[in-house]
Amino acid sequence: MFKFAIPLCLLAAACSDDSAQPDLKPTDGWARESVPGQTSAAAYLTIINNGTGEDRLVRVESDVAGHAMLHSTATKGGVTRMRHIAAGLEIPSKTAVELSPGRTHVMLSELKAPLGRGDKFELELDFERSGRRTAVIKVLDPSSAGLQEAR
Ligand SMILES: [Cu+2]
Repeated sequence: MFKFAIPLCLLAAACSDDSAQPDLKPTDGWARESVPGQTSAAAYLTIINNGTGEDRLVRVESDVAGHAMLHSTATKGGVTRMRHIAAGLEIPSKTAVELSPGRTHVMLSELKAPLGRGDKFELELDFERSGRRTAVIKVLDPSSAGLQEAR
């Protein structure tokens, strides 16, 4: 009996971090209505982590686009560039991570159909620890600055 006690203690100590679980909720997803001929679009949302553990958004996917990826935006010398966030997006515990214009967004390319105002579509989010979550993205007025404004 005693033989087993020691390895179990070691295991518990090594894995103590695993008791801290993320608790994720994607919310407030939105995108701008597309214009004719537009082949790519950005989608924005907030990912709330009410849990005590962190997570990482590693992959995004949507039926409306042939390809989706996480992008960051940076302006340097008046030039705005988008960059693929290859390492994924960190979602710390007890935090709401906001993807918003001019910052981080989901880049949807090879749009399969126009995004019409008032439409909704699903965005699949794959997290390292929590697995897959589905976000609902609402399509807003092209001049919209966000869902908060639209309410
Ligand atoms: Cu982009």
